[in-house]
Amino acid sequence: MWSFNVLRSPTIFPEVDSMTNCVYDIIGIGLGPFNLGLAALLEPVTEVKSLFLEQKPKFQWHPGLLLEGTTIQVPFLADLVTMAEPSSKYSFLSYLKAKSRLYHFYFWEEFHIPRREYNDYCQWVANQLSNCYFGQQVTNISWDEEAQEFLVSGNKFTYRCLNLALGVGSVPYIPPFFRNVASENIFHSAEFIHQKANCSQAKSITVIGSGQSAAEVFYELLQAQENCSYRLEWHTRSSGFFPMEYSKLGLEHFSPDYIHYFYHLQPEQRDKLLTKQGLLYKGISFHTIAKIYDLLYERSVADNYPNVRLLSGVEVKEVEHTDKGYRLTYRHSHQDQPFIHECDRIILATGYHHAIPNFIADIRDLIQWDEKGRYKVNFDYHLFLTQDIPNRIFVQNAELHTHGIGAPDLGLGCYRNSVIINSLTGRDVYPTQQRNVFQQFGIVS
Ligand SMILES: Cc1cc2nc3c(=O)[nH]c(=O)nc-3n(C[C@@H](O)[C@@H](O)[C@H](O)COP(=O)(O)OP(=O)(O)OC[C@H]3O[C@@H](n4cnc5c(N)ncnc54)[C@H](O)[C@@H]3O)c2cc1C
Repeated sequence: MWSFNVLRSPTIFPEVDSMTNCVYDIIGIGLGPFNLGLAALLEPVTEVKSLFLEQKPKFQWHPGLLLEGTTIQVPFLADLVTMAEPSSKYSFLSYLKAKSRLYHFYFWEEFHIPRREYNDYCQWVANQLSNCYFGQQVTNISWDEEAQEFLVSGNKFTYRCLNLALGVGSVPYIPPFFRNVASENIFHSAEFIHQKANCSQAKSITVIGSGQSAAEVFYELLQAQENCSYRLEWHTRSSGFFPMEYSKLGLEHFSPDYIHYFYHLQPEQRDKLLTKQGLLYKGISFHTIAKIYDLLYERSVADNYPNVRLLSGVEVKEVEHTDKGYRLTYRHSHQDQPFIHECDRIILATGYHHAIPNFIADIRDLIQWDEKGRYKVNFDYHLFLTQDIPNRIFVQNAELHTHGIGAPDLGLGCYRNSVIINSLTGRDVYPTQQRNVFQQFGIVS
């Protein structure tokens, strides 16, 4: 299946000294965990000349939410390389060894490492890779028809390559009616750490959303409330503050096997299924719910009911800026009643969405789009193109609609990168296994 080699043979590879004249086999845009993993796994594959460009000055993983006490929600084995190559020098265990923390980790006996440690680990890897460049924002990609190469440009550079790996992640989602309101005290949870001091001055804070970020922000503000005087409200339009699925058989949905099953369903079936799978990846961890509940319980001892309110089933319909802050009009979905709520800080923990990056405007016509304006993605993560050319545009974490809920999962990054590298080289550099779970998805394979 991976017989189509999209590298040029070394004999015709244009060997040039200057970086700007070199033709790379692949350029990755964005260095989040997925393209960073690709960069790390490509390093020993010497036949592939790769370059990765990131706009931030250094690797930073969701910096506004690197809160103390938060952990990644997948086992540490979901590092950048282990699930593809356990003996890689870029594994999390190698990082621990390099940092003299192996024994600490051994005695700690936890699988879910602190989010801050995951970030530090990724920085440790990024600092060792010679194919990763930071502070390089890509502003345009064009297609050189004659040379059959992509041109990847930023303010001060243009690089040429045969293939692309788009790893630009997702961007904070702001619901439409919040977009036109004076916003100095309305912000997305992605900014939370930078707004903590601002929150401590508030009279009334409202957190909107019921995913993991909402819960973490609420918990942090609840802890800090003791030393501040704000009222704290947590609102969601969902019908409750529900936990994310974390049973062993439920977790099997985050496997190559499920990707295979999901990909081969009819597109309408895939869309339908996705609408029902929110709690497999969007809810709150049991652990965070327990921490919140325990703190509420503790704070409410001796008739001291905390100055908080948790409301579910309420959807914001309107937002108005007032001289005291904000007036929100909601509707309760089950009681079908409107109600007004006022506060002076609003934190939108309203999730993230994948946006098609502006820098591909010049190659839009080269790409096939589905009827909903989404990428049409091959099983091996390259986009269907409108021209019959060997060059490929791979996508990372932009294929939820074709490959399913595992797309943003850190535990499947190595699998996707193995498939991409095998496809790029035309050989099984990182072999993938057919059978990885106990259950069978579907009746035909
Ligand atoms: C707070 C939070 C916690 C999460 N925790 C987990 C978890 O515990 N477990 C799990 O499985 N998943 C988790 N996820 C989901 C997971 O998909 C993301 O954490 C992961 O960061 C996605 O990686 P990525 O490489 O796709 O994109 P990102 O990490 O978003 O990185 C994309 C990068 O592209 C760069 N970029 C964008 N445009 C350009 C450009 N024009 N030029 C150059 N660079 C550009 C950006 O600056 C960014 O650094 C979490 C998500 C969030 C928001």
